[in-house]
Amino acid sequence: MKLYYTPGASSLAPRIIAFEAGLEIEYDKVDLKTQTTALGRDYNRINPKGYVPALAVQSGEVLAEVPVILEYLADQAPSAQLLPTLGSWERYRVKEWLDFTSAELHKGFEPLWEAPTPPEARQLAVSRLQRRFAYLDQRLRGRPYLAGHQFTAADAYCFTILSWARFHRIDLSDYSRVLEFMQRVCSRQMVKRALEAEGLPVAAWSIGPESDTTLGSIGCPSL
Ligand SMILES: N[C@@H](CCC(=O)N[C@@H](CS)C(=O)NCC(=O)O)C(=O)O
Repeated sequence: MKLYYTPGASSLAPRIIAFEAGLEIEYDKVDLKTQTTALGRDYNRINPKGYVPALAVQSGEVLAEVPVILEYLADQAPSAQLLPTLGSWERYRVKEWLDFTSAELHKGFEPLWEAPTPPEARQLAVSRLQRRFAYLDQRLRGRPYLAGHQFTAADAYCFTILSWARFHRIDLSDYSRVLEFMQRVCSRQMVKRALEAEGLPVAAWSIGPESDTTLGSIGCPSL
């Protein structure tokens, strides 16, 4: 298998899950602007959608869309328990978190990455995200991870997207459980390894947005 990624982008979530699952996969870095990969491939021919992540599997097929890639990777190593058993109620709950992260958080950040977005639209996007953060904060009461005590693929995804708040200088200090969640996920050995593998400063993820905001290169690259 090969994961096509861009450092700090949503492709970090599948890398975390691959590491947590102990999967030996290859990685190829994508330059989103030129649509070429570090290994010299034309990325548009790999994933005509033009965005990361994409996962090339053994058969030569390519999977796109973060929630599905995460599900596929987690299912390659069921003993790692990164997703509940297929058909169980708990599985649907984790999938609800995956979809929430995709549609509400990941896409919620999108206007902030686009330079021409006017200030009023940016403010609207931030207000909308803040309502989602408040919901998350409430749901994290008394539970270390989104689905309870077990770390799942949804936590890797949510953590990755939430890390962009700092880049956009969105203050998370009103959401103490969200910040604790970030710390908790970041303290996992495989998460640290994943950040290091992408050349990302671990400290930037483990502390809140009130800290050093000069790390302009972290987070999702420009869309
Ligand atoms: N729906 C896609 C969204 C992926 C996405 O937004 N990727 C961003 C990086 S975080 C990207 O590559 N953007 C470049 C583009 O849209 O051209 C998924 O779930 O994989």
